[in-house]
Amino acid sequence: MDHPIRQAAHVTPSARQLAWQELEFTAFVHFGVNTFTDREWGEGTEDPAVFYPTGLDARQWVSVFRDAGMRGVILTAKHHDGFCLWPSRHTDHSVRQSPWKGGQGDVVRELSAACAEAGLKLGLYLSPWDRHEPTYGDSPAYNEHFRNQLRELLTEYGELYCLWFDGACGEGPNGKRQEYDWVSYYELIRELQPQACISICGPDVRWCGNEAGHCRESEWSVVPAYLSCQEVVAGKSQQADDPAFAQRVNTTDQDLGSREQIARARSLIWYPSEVDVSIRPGWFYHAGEDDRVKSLDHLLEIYYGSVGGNAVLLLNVPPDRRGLIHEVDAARLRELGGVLRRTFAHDLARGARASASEADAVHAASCAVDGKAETYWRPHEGTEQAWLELDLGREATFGCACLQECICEGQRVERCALEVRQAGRWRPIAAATTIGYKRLLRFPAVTARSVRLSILESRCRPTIAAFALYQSGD
Ligand code: FUL
Repeated sequence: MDHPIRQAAHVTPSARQLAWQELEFTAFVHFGVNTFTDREWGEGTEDPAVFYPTGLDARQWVSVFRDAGMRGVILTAKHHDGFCLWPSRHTDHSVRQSPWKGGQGDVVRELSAACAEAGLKLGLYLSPWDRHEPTYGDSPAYNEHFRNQLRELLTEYGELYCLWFDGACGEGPNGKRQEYDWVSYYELIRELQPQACISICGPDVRWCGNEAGHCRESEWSVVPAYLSCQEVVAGKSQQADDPAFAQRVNTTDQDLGSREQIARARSLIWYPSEVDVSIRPGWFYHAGEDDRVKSLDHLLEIYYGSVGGNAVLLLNVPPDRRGLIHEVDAARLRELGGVLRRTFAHDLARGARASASEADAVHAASCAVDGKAETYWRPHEGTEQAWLELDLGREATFGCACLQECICEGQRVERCALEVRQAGRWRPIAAATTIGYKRLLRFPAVTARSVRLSILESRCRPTIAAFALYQSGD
């Protein structure tokens, strides 16, 4: 059998995982009865009449998200309270029973239309835990109910990029115990929307392990699994109540993908990390938190650590009781988008004269600075240490670097360093462990003409699709 590290180096993302990763920065929208009851978890007994946004405008949400630089939106179509933001035919607990728009409203439809218009992808959160639905706890009946709701969402709202299943379940030991038939949910999604990622309690995207907005220093997308993706989708195991089945890896462990973990693995999967965090303390809107919207610096730190740490950032921005993104959040997000656009507008390394310790026949050093994601530099097979040097043509000042591996070939870099040449000597300016899809490095601005990226440890050989430099990462 192939050496496990070699195997790990050749695990690659599916087309749906790649498309998801390329979204980079996405919005989470928690909206529902909790918005009107000022709670985080509803009981399931709320009167649908409480849901009454006075000026809901999904276009306003999407315009704020787009200005922030987000490329997708995930809406809580149903949270744990069971209230559906679309007029589901399978429940009496939805917008249809609310006085909003005389019971004719459909938040999912409005958001889907706004996203299509603005070119953002739409994803949906559907809570498996349902505190309203009477069949909940009667496992086969609720599984059927859940699939019915899923089918509505999968067939009536256009293309979805993601179905997001939360693991929370607050029923105590005396509460109803529901055995989720995950395999049947996954099969339905694969059948009806094969391009959609199934996230968190699903095989395509894993939770980063915290809700604070950061990921690991080494965020590996290749991790050992209890079950392989193929096994899950082929329904090899029916142990739906086994948390390992739903989560597949212990997402809160600090070390998920090191050589030690790989050596012990039964099977390996591509299972990338998503960072979900709220712009406010709560997931739902609470007027009392209007002055606790995260600062620009905090949001930038989250952005650099997550998008720049081989994860997708899913930033929650909850609409208020009007059904609008509050002015404070909207202004903060537009400010954030402006800073990001300015920062990444001009790549000082683009087209630089590039040389490398070695390169194989078609993957020259210059491929790392040509601005094309599909071309990359790579040394010969088996070269685990290598360097890439850029001559910028003249002195330039920069305080931020962007490194990207060509993840279509796998995730390989384990440790790397950046140096600049000043007064004839190489001086270290930044170091990192893994790169993956994207690593953003911020450091005190330096002025230099020559820059060197050293790959100090890697699996088989590195592939570098991008090596970019920006003036500052402030
Ligand atoms: C948690 C849920 O219980 C929260 O209400 C929220 O939806 C968050 C994203 O996931 O587990």
